[in-house]
Amino acid sequence: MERTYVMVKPDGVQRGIIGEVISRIERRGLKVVAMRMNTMSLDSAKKHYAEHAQKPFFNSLISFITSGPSVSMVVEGKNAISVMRAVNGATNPVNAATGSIRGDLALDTGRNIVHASDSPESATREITIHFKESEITGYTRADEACIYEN
Ligand code: IDP
Ligand code: MG
Repeated sequence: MERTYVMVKPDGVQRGIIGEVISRIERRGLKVVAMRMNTMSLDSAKKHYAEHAQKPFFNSLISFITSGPSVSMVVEGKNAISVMRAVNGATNPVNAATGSIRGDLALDTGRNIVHASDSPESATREITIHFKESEITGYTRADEACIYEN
């Protein structure tokens, strides 16, 4: 099983679609094992998006992501990292497949509703930024025997 870090960004919260996002994650069969709503600190935001520090959109990205509450999650499941990237859709919603969150609900790259880690290394790094190990639960979902063949 893999774990990935997922966030409903401030635009998703303001649009009242936290439930829509979580619902898609749950219905896919992925398991939410940690969740919190908070306004991300400047320090966490800069660490989280460190790879983009030199990009022209970095300052606006950091200012937006810390502008209001977001919902942070750790999501677990078979191939959770790549499955969550597909559930979210391409970074630019114009290129995001219909059926994905961004492809169904967004139009602009800077307001693309959701985040998910892009690799196992990123997942570990991002989970560590946003959660203590003690905040991550471990439980068996009652429907797991139906979701996984073995
Ligand atoms: P990702 O969220 O799909 O992993 P990244 O390339 O890692 O995409 O970019 C991180 C976030 O930065 C994007 O989700 C988006 O909100 C923002 N971003 C990326 N490229 C641009 C851009 O060209 N203009 C404005 N915002 C951007
Ligand atoms: Mg990224």
